[in-house]
Amino acid sequence: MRWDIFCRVVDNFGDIGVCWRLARQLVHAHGRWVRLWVDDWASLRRIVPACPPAPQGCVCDGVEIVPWDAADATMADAGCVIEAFACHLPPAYLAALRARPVPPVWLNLEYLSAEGWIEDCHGVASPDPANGIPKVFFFPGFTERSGGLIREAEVFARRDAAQGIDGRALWLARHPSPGASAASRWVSLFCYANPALPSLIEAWSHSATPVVAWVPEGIALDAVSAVLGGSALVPGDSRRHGSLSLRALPFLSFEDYDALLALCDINFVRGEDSFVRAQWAARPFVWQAYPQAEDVHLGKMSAFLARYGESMEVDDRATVDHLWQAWNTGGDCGAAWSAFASHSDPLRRHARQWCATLARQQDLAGRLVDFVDRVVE
Ligand code: TRH
Repeated sequence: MRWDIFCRVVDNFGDIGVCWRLARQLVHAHGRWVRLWVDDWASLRRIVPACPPAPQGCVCDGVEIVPWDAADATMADAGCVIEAFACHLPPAYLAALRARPVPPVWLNLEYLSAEGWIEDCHGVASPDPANGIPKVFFFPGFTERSGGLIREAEVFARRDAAQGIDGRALWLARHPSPGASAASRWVSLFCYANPALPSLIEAWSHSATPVVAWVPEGIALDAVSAVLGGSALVPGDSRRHGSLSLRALPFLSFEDYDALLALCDINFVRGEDSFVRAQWAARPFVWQAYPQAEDVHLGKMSAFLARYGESMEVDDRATVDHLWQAWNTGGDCGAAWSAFASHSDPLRRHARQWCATLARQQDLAGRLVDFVDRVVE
């Protein structure tokens, strides 16, 4: 039985990142036959550099990849159709799907959220207005009653290997950075444009403990360049600013980005997929939620903090709240950063516990496969 996953890139890399990760896992961990439809080849190539430069059908890492425009009525033969993030299927494919005597299992994979209401909507079917075929809402989340989180079986073994005794030295050998010492406080910075950034850079540059900041190219690096002034930073560049040694990185492979998260003391992440990866890295992190109209994202942040902070000591919790709030509302991060950094030890213990708790739950791909298999039987 073939699985078709449809992905439209709204912006950045999360949409394609999530779909690619899921497609790969369905193939490798569950032996499924997966075809991934993508509307933005340039974004796909950032995540899957092995695919051809121009849109064309190809197979990468066991996943068949097809340009969105190739969809026609003859191709609507999958047993399971996943519409990622309510992307709306190509019209010809949709018409053919509706005309099938036996419809596929049809799922809408939603955005990740820690909000409680998703549990009531997860697994709920909404009939297609054209002919009543059920389309099921699948909500990733942090609880047993949600769709779970994407987590590959090998993620912790790879993390622990990256965090081995020479982990930082090996990383420095691959990404030399003058002034960066393995003994400094390491941070990674992956964020959207953020008015709070100057205050964070200022805090790092005045830190009593030297800070090494690793910044992958893209919005975050451009924003840091603008704050520091001078020539624009490009991957490979390093810059000193008081106690801060900053190193610009190229856009990393999934594996290298996971390794970076595992090696840093504190990770700044954003959106959806890097947010989850930071949790598997089991290090303290600061999440910038994808900004939405009417500050909807702040509700999502609070919902997550309510779960994440539930078992924290009161002052650790306050420290996390303070920095996350400032970072997500463009506030002053100076004092909030110092407090967060000074709570590193308990926050690190908590991050490990949180990761271990989540890891006891079934992962998203496993829940999807079980769900689809139950329906098909
Ligand atoms: O890039 P993001 O902001 O993605 C998204 C999209 O904006 C989307 O429209 C929105 O709805 C969603 O967020 C919530 O952030 P995210 O989700 O963390 O995705 C980044 C992807 O890029 C993730 O799969 C990790 C990957 N990545 C690398 O592979 N290498 C890198 O060097 C970095 C920094 C990230």
